[in-house]
Amino acid sequence: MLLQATRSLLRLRVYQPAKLRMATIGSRYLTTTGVSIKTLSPDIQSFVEVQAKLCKPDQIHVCDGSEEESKAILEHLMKDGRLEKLPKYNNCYYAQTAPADTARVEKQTFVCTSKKSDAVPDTKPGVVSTLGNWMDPPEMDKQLDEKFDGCMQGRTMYVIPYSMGPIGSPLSKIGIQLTDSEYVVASMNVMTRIGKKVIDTLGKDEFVKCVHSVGYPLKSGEKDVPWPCNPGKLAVVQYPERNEIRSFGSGYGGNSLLGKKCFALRIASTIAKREGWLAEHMLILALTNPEGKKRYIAGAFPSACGKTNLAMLTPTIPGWKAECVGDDIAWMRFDDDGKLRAINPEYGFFGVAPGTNKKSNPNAMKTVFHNTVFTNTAKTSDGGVWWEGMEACANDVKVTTWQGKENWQDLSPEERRDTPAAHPNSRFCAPIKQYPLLDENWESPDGVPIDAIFFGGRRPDTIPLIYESSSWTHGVFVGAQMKSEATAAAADMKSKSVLHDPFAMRPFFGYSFVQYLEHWLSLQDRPGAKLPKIFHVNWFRKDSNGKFIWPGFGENLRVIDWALRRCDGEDIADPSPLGLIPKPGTLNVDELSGVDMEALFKQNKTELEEDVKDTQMYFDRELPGQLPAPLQAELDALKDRISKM
Ligand code: SAT
Ligand code: MN
Repeated sequence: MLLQATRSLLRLRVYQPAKLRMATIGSRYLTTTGVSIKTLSPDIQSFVEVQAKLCKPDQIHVCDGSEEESKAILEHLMKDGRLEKLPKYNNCYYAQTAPADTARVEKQTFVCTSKKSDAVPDTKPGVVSTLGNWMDPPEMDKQLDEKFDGCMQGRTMYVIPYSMGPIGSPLSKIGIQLTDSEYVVASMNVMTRIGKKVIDTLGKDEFVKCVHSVGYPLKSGEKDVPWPCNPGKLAVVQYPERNEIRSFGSGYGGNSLLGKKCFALRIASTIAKREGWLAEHMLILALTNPEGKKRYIAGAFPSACGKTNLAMLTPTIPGWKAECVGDDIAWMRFDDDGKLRAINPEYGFFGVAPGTNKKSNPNAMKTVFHNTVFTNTAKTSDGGVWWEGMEACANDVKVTTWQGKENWQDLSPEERRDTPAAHPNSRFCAPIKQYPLLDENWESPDGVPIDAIFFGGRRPDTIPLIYESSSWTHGVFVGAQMKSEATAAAADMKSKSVLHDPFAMRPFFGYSFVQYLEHWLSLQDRPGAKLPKIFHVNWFRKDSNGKFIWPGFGENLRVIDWALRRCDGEDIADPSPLGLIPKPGTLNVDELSGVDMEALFKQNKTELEEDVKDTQMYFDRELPGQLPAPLQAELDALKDRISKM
């Protein structure tokens, strides 16, 4: 395995034996390949050295981000049997994780700060917070130092310099991720901007230190397993006070691609609070109406609630144009005019595959069949992939499930329903550049101006298709009381019940929710701030037969159109207990038949009473006595409006 690794790296020009270098790490000599460690800043060198001393890899490779390097990594993964080429497509690959390593693990995700209340709110006695897990940094360090000791034996430690956001933009930030997983290197290469050019801009800038290990060292001569991981010892740990992330035991998704949730949300939200901006779990989308007026919106929806589909929307109203800037994360700062401007810190899409098809998301289907890694989808005998919701395969095509079971297509319909071919959290990892309708400003270093923010979740009942908040404070309240049905994006949140997910950030807060709310409220005190309008949407309301009432997908533009007309100041809204809703006839449903608008907008007193009672109980349990007073006042006002229904 090690020989193989060295051989595939050696094949490249930059890795000729003559160019192999040795670095002294403690008392050991290590082979290093790629960019010379000596060209890194002293800070990075000492970070790498300290970690290498602890993790004890067999060699170190500093990534230069070149085409050749990326090819060599993919070759290496194929040699190890960890990636399989998909001949049906252009430069696409297939990966299958271990069954115990298929999603983020929230219970083992920690934020470590010196004061507990900086990481999670004080809960009611006896209540375990659902807003994050805290541990004292020295205690966590002790545990992690034990886990990481020798964890990279028999493996290569890769050093990945990466930029979140366009390289050199004043809105961007830099991270250095150390990892012993080639799959992670290949994925980070898609999801972030990596390599030499990042190092060149580093200068004195501080960087976020990220250390990742699959937690599966190999003794000399020991054969590797197909998907090394260590779920029993898994820990995903953020240290916001020292801009550091340590992740152990998983090789998949947000647990291991540390630029994504760990950095761009948990660490960045903390930096953002310190510096007066926002790092949010939001898509960014440009919409141009038939008159040619272009506006940008941001939207926060929990994982696997259609954020990628909305970011890739295909308009159904003639004359509209929708262009994507980002599908998962937005970093937003005020410009000199007081306008919030957003960048997408990522460079790729890590989208949920099941449910994606030519009808639900034609643009994703145009994006993902070249230069993409598919993980835990099903595989087909014609060299492609398949997932639930994708168009049916040809009759003679055989389907192998994500767990490697063959001939899934021959199972009975009931069996197929009970054992899906693709894992529900199976994903495509594709370069954003391939998206056919990218907004012209998608990479603008200044970001794009945001006019409206949408909050939403999966709510089968109670909540109407759209309502508008009546003020910034009301909007913050709307974000704070967000709820949604649990999805497969988290391994330990299985139930189908409706859970609180404030701002779609519950798994991603890098600092206490109480301080987060205060920070959001404080934005309106900024002199000259021109804040976006805030709306709440629900595409997922169901009728008494359990069927979705609203067609969703491209038709969601009709709802956004109404919201944008509100941003233009049109008199098309009526008050309602929850907030402002469309005056009858003002939401464009031309050519759309069979939608029960009354059912979509119904606000039922008993349901709403239950809902606010639940919200009050949630705040009392999770942050007793700490809910900022303006938000308690919003909740009281809502209770009052409902009581008068
Ligand atoms: O695994 S990830 O955290 O990257 C995906 C998600 O939950 O949105
Ligand atoms: Mn997400």
